[in-house]
Amino acid sequence: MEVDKLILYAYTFRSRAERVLWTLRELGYEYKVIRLNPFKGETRTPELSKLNPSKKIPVLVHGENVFTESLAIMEYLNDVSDSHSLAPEEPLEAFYYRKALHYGLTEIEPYLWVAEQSSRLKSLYNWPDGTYENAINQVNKNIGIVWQWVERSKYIASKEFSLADIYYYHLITWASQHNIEHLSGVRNYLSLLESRHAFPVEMLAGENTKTQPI
Ligand SMILES: N[C@@H](CCC(=O)N[C@@H](CS)C(=O)NCC(=O)O)C(=O)O
Repeated sequence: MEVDKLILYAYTFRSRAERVLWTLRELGYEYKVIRLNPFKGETRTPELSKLNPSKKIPVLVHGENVFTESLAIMEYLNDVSDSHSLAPEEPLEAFYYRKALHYGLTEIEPYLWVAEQSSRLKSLYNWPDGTYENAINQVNKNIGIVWQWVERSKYIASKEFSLADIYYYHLITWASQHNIEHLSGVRNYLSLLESRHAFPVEMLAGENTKTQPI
């Protein structure tokens, strides 16, 4: 695919855009990344508003088409790829794969996002006192199941590496930034993913520093 046809808008620091970046690399696409600094108003431009009226990242431009929603973008890239698939097709495996993604999207990520908005992004949002603690409690409660999945098999949701591993790498390391403890087996799982050829170093940026957003 031609580079000028696949453009990823990301932040100057780690964000959900790194999920898409990793997917692009795993599937061997050629792409261009445009990095914007929201703290310098670079996402408040007419150009980005036109691409995504909510002015959020990631945005992927593919020819005439504009895509938003990180997970949906990853699935699209997988669908149109000439390379191997990063999503299981056998119905039972596909069920467990989708179940893992839906669980993260509905039971973990919303609470992490509220935790983020009520801590590091506090100045931009208006959550009442106690919101952060409540959100973190919910993450702690719901993420236990994920530790069981990691203990049970090499990859999180299927026999092979899948988009779910990219998604959960981001989610687990995001949770770590809020001091959510995980088992030692989980660290081994993260290391396995980090050793992949296509793993983007940009994905590491947020894990060990509390100054970087998600
Ligand atoms: N559900 C969306 C969430 C997008 C999102 O909230 N992106 C964050 C960065 S990770 C953002 O741009 N936030 C800016 C804002 O909330 O104004 C996705 O997965 O793509």
